Amino acid sequence: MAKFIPRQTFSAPNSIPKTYYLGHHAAGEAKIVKSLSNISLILECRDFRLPLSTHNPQLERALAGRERIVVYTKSDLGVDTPSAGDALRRLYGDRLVFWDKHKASATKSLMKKVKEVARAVDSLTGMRALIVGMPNVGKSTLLNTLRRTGTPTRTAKVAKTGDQAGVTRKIGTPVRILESEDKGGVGDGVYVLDTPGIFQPYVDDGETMIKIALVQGIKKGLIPDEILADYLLFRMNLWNPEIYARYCEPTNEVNEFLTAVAKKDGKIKTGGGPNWQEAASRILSQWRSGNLGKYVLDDLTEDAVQEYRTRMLEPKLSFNQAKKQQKLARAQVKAGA
Ligand SMILES: Nc1nc2c(ncn2[C@@H]2O[C@H](COP(=O)(O)OP(=O)(O)O)[C@@H](O)[C@H]2O)c(=O)[nH]1
Ligand SMILES: [Mg+2]
Repeated sequence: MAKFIPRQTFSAPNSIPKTYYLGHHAAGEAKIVKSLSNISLILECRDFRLPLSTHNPQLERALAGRERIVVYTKSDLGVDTPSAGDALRRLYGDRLVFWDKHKASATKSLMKKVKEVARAVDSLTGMRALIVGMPNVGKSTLLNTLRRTGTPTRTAKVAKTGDQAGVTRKIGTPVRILESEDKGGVGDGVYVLDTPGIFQPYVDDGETMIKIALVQGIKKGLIPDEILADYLLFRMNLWNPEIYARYCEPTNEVNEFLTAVAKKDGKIKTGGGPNWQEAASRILSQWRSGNLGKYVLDDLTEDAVQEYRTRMLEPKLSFNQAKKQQKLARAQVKAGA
């Protein structure tokens, strides 16, 4: 058999919207900025599978000037690239935590950093921290976990969580995650507030939107599952097509792949043909739970990180240009949503 040659590039269809910045994101951001007066620390969450693409530079700029800890969430789903950690540590130094909700040690290490800030702030009324980030990165889960860890007598979940964008709609009330300590010097304890996810105003390219959709950062269906499955096939082929060996031989054809999945997992239409839509959805949920490889999807080579750094520090678009782009893209979302 001829040697399998994976696709080297993926051309994202032009129809893919370049934004998901909605009215409630803009309003949410304004409210977050308003609530900042007594906030000393920002816990900025990003999905470890997309360490660069789930960063919202506009939100970061709006919150600048406070202590910040970058929390890379869901690190259990992106464990296979040891160099990713190093690249990110070079960007953020020790104000960074790789976190996952199952790993108590990660929560403890974050708690330690939070305490350090609390001691430095030494507020009598308690130090307040705000959890922020893009939709669905795990902000509410982080709040619940911090509370359970820091105040073990209170185990009830205080913030609602869910595997899609838009579960948290409002800034929460302060939740105590650390009791006041007589000797620790954290005043009246530490409080954390949950916030709704804020999407970045404008995404550079269709591929980034596809990646964000893969980690469920935008509404389901905005980009068809078949396109997401095709992109995943493209990435799996570059990593190692063995990942999906239980379904079929290596292939670049998404229809061939989805037909094999449909046959194997019983996603068959009434007439007997393969149900590609359901097969695609099955593949996505397998990947999302880590059963089709655990990878970081953003390019973290030195060049890519350098490029990202310049782009973040010197945004290409002027404010007005960005606004125009947003308007255009929003019209696109409306037309497609
Ligand atoms: N595997 C994994 N899933 C997580 C982790 N943190 C959160 N999740 C899941 O991600 C989804 C979104 O979480 P949620 O806290 O509602 O995100 P939010 O929109 O940022 O508040 C939920 O289904 C969580 O169970 C994690 O560390 N690992
Ligand atoms: Mg939430």
